[in-house]
Amino acid sequence: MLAGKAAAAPALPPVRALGHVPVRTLNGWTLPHKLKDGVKEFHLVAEEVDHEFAPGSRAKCWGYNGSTPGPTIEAVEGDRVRIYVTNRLPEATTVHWHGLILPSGMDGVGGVSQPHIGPGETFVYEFTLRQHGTHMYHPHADEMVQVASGMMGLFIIHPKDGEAVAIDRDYAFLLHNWALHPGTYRPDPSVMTEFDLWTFNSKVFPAIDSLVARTGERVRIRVGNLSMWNHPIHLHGVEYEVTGSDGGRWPRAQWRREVTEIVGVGQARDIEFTAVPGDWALHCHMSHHTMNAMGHGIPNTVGVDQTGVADAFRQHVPGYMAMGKNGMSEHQTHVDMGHMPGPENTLAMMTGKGPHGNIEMGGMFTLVKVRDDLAPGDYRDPGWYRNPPGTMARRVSRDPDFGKPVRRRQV
Ligand SMILES: [Cu+2]
Repeated sequence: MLAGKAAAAPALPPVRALGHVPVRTLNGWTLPHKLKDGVKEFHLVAEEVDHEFAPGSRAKCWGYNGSTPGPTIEAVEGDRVRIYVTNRLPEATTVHWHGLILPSGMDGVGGVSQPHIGPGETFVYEFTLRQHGTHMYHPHADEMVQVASGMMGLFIIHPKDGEAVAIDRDYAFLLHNWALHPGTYRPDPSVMTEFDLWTFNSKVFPAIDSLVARTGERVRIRVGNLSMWNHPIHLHGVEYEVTGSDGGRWPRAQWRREVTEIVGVGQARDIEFTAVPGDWALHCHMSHHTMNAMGHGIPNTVGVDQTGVADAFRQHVPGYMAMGKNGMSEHQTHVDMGHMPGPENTLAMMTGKGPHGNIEMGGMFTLVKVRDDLAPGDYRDPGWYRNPPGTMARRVSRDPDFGKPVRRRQV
């Protein structure tokens, strides 16, 4: 195993020269810019996008420059930026630069700080970046519809003096929820609590990229939340430090050790850790947020013998299957076997295959994959981790009466 930072450092000269590593947007991309008379020029296009949440689920969403979330804007504290915004939507929009310190007239609140950007129009924003940190952009016009349809992006500003503690891999994603009702193709913006899809950068597991690192590297994960729920983001395998937010990278004395950090609506949080080898789950800890579409308000079938009921149902609904007596995990098995096609354009509630069986997850779940032998800067998925001999949980008996465990007498 490598001994931390010293071993990983030699491979990073090009990015070290910039004072920061470029941010890596999960399943996303960074918007290119042109330098014009010392000003960084960007061009956002608000438009409808044909989006895939995971193979088997597509929707007409709204986003920027062909994607939801829109491309990440990345710059350095002190930069002057000029951002053109062209509106190709059927209704007016604006862009609010969430958390940025700027002149009031650049704040992007439709009707307050500026007139709306009408369909077909282009507006220009221009300001100097006076801070660093993990920031976001989103419309401040018909927000309920436009944000629910996927309009959001990351705005990452690196500190001008470089990082006090160097980062080797810098990942970022936005949390969101979608009411894409089974069998439909456009998110329903009127829904407030009962969502069908929970996403990292508008993707659900298993379509979310893995976060890859080499053993000993310093990894930062930036998480922003423009959804309708708070999300406790949990990482296995390490105690990470919460080191920053939309308020920039915090002074070291403010860093906190956690294993779960709630990222509230409208907030951003940065977590950092030194990578240790293995495949480590990174997920929201609201257990319904690691599922895909499911029925809400259905009767609880756990513990219910449905044998006779299923026969009766089958007379009216050919192919009806009773499920859930022993829990929900059989759901994935039946879907995988093709017994349950489900509504069109609708993902199974739980999915994903690992080296040891079904993962039974969906939604806000992915893996941090850390390997000793990765080349620095190599972001390719390395496949599944092989546990060293003697370091994996194993079966010792198939007898429920095995051993003499202490159990409470039930009265
Ligand atoms: Cu959540």
